[in-house]
Amino acid sequence: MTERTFVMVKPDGVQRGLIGEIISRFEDRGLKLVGAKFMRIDQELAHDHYAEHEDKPFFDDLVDFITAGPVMAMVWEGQDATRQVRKMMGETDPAESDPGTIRGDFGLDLGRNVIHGSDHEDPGANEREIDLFFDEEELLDWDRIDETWLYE
Ligand code: IDP
Ligand code: MG
Repeated sequence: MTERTFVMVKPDGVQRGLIGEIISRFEDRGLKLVGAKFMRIDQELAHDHYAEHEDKPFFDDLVDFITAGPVMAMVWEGQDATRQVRKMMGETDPAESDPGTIRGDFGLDLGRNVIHGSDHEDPGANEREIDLFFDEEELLDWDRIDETWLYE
């Protein structure tokens, strides 16, 4: 089932020069980039994006962190894309993430976990987040030349 998911290299990942490495992992896997925006998240967008965590004790720090510098916001498309991206990301806490995952390879601390990806256990989260960050015309329909060799 082909679907689109929202992925973002967080400010720590951008500052640490990990944009290219992270994009490469998704490209190598066969996922298709259909939208990308290098941007700064403002307070309002941060509150909307993390609305589900509004009552958590870490919410203010989370908003400060995600607005502290530029992020690389992206939409990736592919079969089972939302769940596959989450598997590639690892656990929320890098310390609990397996080596080979993005958080397991590039992070050590829960509050600096490099990447965001839509929650595959929250139905509609991917589309909600894509809508929050992108206008329809910013997403491209295109064919990767290797698609016939990626999918049966
Ligand atoms: P996720 O990013 O793996 O989906 P969520 O539970 O949705 O994890 O939390 C959103 C973000 O909030 C996390 O990626 C992390 O940056 C931050 N966060 C989550 N739990 C904590 C915590 O206990 N302390 C500090 N930051 C947290
Ligand atoms: Mg989440």
